[in-house]
Amino acid sequence: MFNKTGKFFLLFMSLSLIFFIASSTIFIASCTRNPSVTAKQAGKDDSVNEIDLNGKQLIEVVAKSGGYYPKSIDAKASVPSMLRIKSENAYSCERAFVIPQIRVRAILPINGITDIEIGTFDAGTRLIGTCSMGMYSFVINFN
Ligand SMILES: [Cu+2]
Repeated sequence: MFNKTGKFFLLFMSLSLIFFIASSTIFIASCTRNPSVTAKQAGKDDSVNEIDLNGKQLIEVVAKSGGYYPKSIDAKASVPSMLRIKSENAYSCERAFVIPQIRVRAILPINGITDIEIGTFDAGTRLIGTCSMGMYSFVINFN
């Protein structure tokens, strides 16, 4: 029924179709597993920390299922700082929050704000906030 070229074309088309279905299935699976992570990781951190009237620096991070965002925050050194964690549908272990270097421990709400006075740091300090299991983390770089 088909000539040689026809058979080859048919084989090529079926292989392409199988490949297409397989790759889109993998893509869809990887997206649905953790939509917030893929969406956020694309953008680079552009957060600018506010210095409020009392001279305190406000460092904001969002806690949601899948981790803390942004993953990397630049902050000013030698300024008293407050870490404000905004929980947004945080249903996972990101609620068990720790900063081991300064012995901070907090159970975050599912939704809401948690303010933590973290103190003043020297330039070059890297402060790491993480879930208590160490799965999710973010870093504050003081400069
Ligand atoms: Cu965890």
